[in-house]
Amino acid sequence: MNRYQRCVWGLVLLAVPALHALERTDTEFRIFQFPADRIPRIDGKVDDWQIVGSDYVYGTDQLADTVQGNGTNHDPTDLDVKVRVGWVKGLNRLYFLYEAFDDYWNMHIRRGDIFEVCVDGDLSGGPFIINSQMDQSEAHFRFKGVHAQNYHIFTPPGPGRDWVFVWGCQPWIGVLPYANHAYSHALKEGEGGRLVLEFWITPFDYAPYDGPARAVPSQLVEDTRIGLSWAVLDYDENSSKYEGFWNLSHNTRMDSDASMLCAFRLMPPEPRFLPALHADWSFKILDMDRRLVAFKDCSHGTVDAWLWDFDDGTTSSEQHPIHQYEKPGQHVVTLTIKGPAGERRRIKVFDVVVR
Ligand SMILES: [Ca+2]
Ligand SMILES: [Ca+2]
Ligand SMILES: [Ca+2]
Repeated sequence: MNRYQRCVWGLVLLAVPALHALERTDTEFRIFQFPADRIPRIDGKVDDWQIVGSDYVYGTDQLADTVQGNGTNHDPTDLDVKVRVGWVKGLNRLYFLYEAFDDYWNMHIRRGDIFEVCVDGDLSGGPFIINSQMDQSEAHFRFKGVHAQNYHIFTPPGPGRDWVFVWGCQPWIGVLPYANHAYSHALKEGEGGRLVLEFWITPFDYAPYDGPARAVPSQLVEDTRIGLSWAVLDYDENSSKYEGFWNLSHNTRMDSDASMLCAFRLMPPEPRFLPALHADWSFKILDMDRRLVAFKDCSHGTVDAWLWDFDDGTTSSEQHPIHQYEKPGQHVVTLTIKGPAGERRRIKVFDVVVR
């Protein structure tokens, strides 16, 4: 086990006791980390998802019908779905690939087939649609969807319709630069067949009615958990009655209470996408008056030795040194690491400036 893996395992073990206030507490679902040079193109084509392993695919077998009483009696000739979720480190987006077979695609404007996604990016938990202490109008504009979000995605939308109804007061989250989508299908109303929907959304800690200016996107952090669930609302010939209401959390109120969502972990990159040894670092000015700077090693791979050159005639062999500059200046700082896989270097040009 290398240093990187030890670090990941340490975080996993620390996180286990916090499994509360979510549904299906025996299960932690996983969100695949796309490498920065393999970000999916939102075009409805699935080729860019081939790198996502089968252990990231969540199928119909994970769903339970909590409304019509079908329980876990799945009939793949009636409905069969596969969902994959991904993310990219540094982007606060959740990517989805939804692949579905339905024996009857119902495009009714209100009671048609829907893929419903609910997300709570900061695990704030609790109700997010109805607040019984507010009147209806106040709750709509100040509460609904503000700290967790609900997307009713039409599968597929009828001609001329939006792709999503945001059940909340913030319809602006359903379009660029906060969401993007593409369908691939050749379905007509009432037909059976296969649909592909590729999309991404942005979860928000705070998503107010009046637009993005005051909004706070959820910061997606590697190896932490978010609250997430989905439901497939299958209407067939009869638009007044669900054929099935299949949801991942096995609790219908995942649609309105973030404590009923499931735990999803923002996974680290798969080792196959990482070089054996890679040098990187970051820094933070601790105290500008004293020109005191904290340097943090962010390398991965097995490292036996670190050498920092602070560009003021001094060096350090600590992993995460704190350094005090004597004089103002702009510095070209270099970290050199050594390990069984060789030697790597990361030079940042004039990033470290003290006055
Ligand atoms: Ca694609
Ligand atoms: Ca069906
Ligand atoms: Ca249907």
